[in-house]
Amino acid sequence: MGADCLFCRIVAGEIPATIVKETATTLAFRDIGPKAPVHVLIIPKEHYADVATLGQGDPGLAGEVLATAAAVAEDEGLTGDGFRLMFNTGPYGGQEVFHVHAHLLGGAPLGPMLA
Ligand code: DGP
Repeated sequence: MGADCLFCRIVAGEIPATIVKETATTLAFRDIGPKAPVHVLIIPKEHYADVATLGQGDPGLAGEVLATAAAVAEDEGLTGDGFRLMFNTGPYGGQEVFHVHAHLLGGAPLGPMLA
C-alpha cells in the first residue's frame, strides 16, 4: 500500500490531519466530518485493510489500537459518561477507507446503535 491509501499518506505526513495521539505503532487523528462532539479515528501505522485482517494477522497490534483508543478516550474526558468505539468493515458495514480504523465517538448521548 502507501501511495494509493489515504490513511497511509496521513501516516507518512503527506496529507495533513489533526493528530491527537501517536505511538510507535498507532496514530489517532480527528475525523474530517465529525459525527459527534468528539470523533477520532485510531489506526495502526502498518496497512491492514480492515479489522478482520488486522485481528487475525496481528492480534498484538489490534490490542495496541484499542489501547490507544482508550488513552484518547481518557484524554478527551469520555471515560465517565462513556463512548462508542466501532470498526466499519466491508461494504455492508459502511467502510469507505480501506485502511483499518476505529471510530471513537463521544461527548454527547449517541442513542441506540441501530435506531
Ligand atoms: P469509514 O466509513 O468507517 O471507512 O470511515 C471513514 C472516515 O474517514 C469517515 O468518517 C471520514 C474520514 N475521512 C475521510 N477522509 C479523511 C481525511 O482526509 N482526513 C480525515 N481526518 N478523515 C477522513
